Amino acid sequence: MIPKSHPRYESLLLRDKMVKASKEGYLADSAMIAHGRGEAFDYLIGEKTTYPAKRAMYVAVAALLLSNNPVISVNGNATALACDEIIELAKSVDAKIEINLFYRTDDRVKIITKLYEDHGFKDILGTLDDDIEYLNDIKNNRASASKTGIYSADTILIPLEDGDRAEILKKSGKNIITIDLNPLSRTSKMSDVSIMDNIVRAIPFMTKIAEDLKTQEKSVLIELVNDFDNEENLKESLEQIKLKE
Ligand code: PTJ
Repeated sequence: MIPKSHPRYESLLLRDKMVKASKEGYLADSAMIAHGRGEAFDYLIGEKTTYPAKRAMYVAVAALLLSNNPVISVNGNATALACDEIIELAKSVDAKIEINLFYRTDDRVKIITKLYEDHGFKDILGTLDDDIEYLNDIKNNRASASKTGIYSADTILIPLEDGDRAEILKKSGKNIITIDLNPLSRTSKMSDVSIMDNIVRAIPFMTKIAEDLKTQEKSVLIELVNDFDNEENLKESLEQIKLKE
């Protein structure tokens, strides 16, 4: 039990979630390394949502609301840290959720499927009995996608991803949104909208934004998307990283 008074309470709570998920058997072997890298970047931005991240989130939500078939891709880490919040966002922007694992095993897919179902999301895609296709005809796990989900999606939110999968999805002509604390990652650089923030802060904030943007005219959402320059926003994100006190 972590005392609430601990100065690193929030961060330790997230570590606890990761440890629990690891024990439940659905994390990749290298999940903790990915989490640690995220922690380091989060520390350097003061563990707060920055202005460029907020701007990117507005654009991301606008893009999701404008899409015909938006999909939120989930892996082990994202599920461990924000399963309920991802479900809420999906419902709010009317997006599908698809399990898409870098280190895919049947056991991991089974556990993650049950988790989403137990948490109230019954139509999870990318499961063992789903109809799987291969993007760009690449017959490996990274390119596998549900026929009604990522395979036919126009916009995909891929939080906390590895660069390889983002690259394959991008090459398939999809509009890619990422949440990645590392603004220098391949995923951040190749995405259309890169949100440099912790998934645990970003996803609930995006749900709030969705409630606001849903009341706006379609033209407002289109303008938000068209006026956005991801490269410029990533530069601004990078400037938020502080190496001095
Ligand atoms: O569950 P699987 O099999 O799909 O595997 C998931 C991991 C995350 C292990 C896999 O995709 C991987 O190895 O990813 P990478 O290449 O380590 O990239 C993960 C990125 O997420 C890094 O750039 C981290 O900085 C970033 N990151 C880590 N934790 C968070 C984060 N970004 C946002 N919020 C976090 N909490």
